[in-house]
Amino acid sequence: PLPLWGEEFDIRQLRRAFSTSLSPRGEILLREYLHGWRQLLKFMEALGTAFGLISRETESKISIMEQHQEGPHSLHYHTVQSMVKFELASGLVGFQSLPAHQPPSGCRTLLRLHRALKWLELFLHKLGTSQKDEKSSRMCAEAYRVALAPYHSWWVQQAVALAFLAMPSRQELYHIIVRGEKPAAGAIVLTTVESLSRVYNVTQEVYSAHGMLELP
Ligand code: 1PZ
Repeated sequence: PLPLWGEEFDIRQLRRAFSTSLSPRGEILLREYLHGWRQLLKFMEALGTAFGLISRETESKISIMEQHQEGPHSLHYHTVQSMVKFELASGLVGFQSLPAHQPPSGCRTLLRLHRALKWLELFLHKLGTSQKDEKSSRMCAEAYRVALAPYHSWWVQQAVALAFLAMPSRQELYHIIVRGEKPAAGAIVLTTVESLSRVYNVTQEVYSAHGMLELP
C-alpha cells in the first residue's frame, strides 16, 4: 500500500520519512517512522555484506513492529503515544521479561530502534562536521560507544567492532549518501540530523515519562 520508492538509498527520502513522522500535534506516526527505518536498511545494504548481521537484526525489529501494526490491535499502533498508552493499559509492555509464547512488545522493540537512532544521529553529525582525513570507522565506533554499547552484550560488541573495520571510507560514504550533490553534502547530512534528533527527543520524552527506558 505504500508508494514504491526507488531501490537505492536516498537520504532525502530518509529525512522526509522522519520529518513527516512527527505530526503537528507532536505525535510520532509509526508508519512513517518505520518507513524511515526501511530506508536505512537500504543504506546498510549499500555498505556491503559485512553489515549483514546488523541489517538482519534491524529487519527483524522492523518486522515485529509491522506485525503489531497489522495485528488485531492495529488501531493502537498508529503513533508511538497510542502504542504506549495501549500496551501500558493492557499490561503488554513487559517491564519484566515476557513469557516466551508472547510476542515481543511494541514498546521494547521500538526502544531498540530508538537507541539505534541515537547512534545514527551521533554518527551523521560526526560525518557532517568531519574533515577529509577523518576515519569513518572511528566515527562509527565513537558513536557506538556512547549510544549503543552500554545496552549490548560483550559478544555483540565484538561483532559490531568487526563490522566497523569493514566500514567504507568517508569519501565512499559521502558517495553512497549524497551521490551527485557534492558541494552541499555536509549540509544535507546535517539537516537530516536535525530531523532525526527531533523525533528522537520526542520518543525519549515519552519513554522517560513512563519509566520505560530500560525495558528488558
Ligand atoms: C552502518 C551500520 C552501523 C551500525 C551501527 C551499530 C549497530 C549495531 C547493532 C548490532 C546488532 C546486531 C546484534 C543484535 C543485537 C541485539 O541484541 C540488540 C538488542 O536487541 P534484543 O537482543 O534486546 O532484542 N539489537 C539492537 O540493538 C537493534 C539494533 C538495530 C541496528 C541498528 C543499526 C543502526 C542503523 C543505522 C543505519 C545505517
